[in-house]
Amino acid sequence: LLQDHQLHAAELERTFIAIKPDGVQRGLIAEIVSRFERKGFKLVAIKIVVPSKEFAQKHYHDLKERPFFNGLCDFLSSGPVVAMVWEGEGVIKYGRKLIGATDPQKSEPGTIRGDLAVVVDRNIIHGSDAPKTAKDEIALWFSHGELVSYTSNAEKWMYGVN
Ligand code: IDP
Ligand code: MG
Repeated sequence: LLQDHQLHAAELERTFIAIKPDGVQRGLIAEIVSRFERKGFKLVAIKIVVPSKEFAQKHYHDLKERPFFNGLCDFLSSGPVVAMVWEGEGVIKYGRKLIGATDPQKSEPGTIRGDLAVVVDRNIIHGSDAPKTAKDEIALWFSHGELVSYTSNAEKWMYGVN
């Protein structure tokens, strides 16, 4: 049986991941979802939305002083985005590892951006960079009721607590 602390260690960490309009248009939704899924992370929310420019500005508010901020927000709001919340032990940091470096030219082969993208302003995916941003971004993109808590049948095999 899962003990309480082990269950919580596996369940509590969540990150916000978004497939940007270029990833959606290029038909990479399943490819990207699959990389998180087969790693063993658990999908707890997913939807497809076209964010408004104002919403994109909120999402990227930390970058508002950067020269590329306006173009970035225009791009994020230019078409459908697949917004997701993934859960699992270490998912914030490891999600960033799966994604690769911000600039796909600097992303290792085997990462999402390394394998599937070429330039920094069309790098197909977003992932929260820290616990605080994960919490804020999940709250920005999803209401509480859109997050689904469940026990995955694979969990006891993933976490070795059976
Ligand atoms: P991250 O997505 O890897 O967390 P951030 O520094 O948070 O990278 O930047 C957010 C997004 O802004 C990047 O994913 C990328 O699409 C875009 N961006 C970052 N740096 C540049 C740049 O120098 N020129 C154009 N776009 C950039
Ligand atoms: Mg970032």
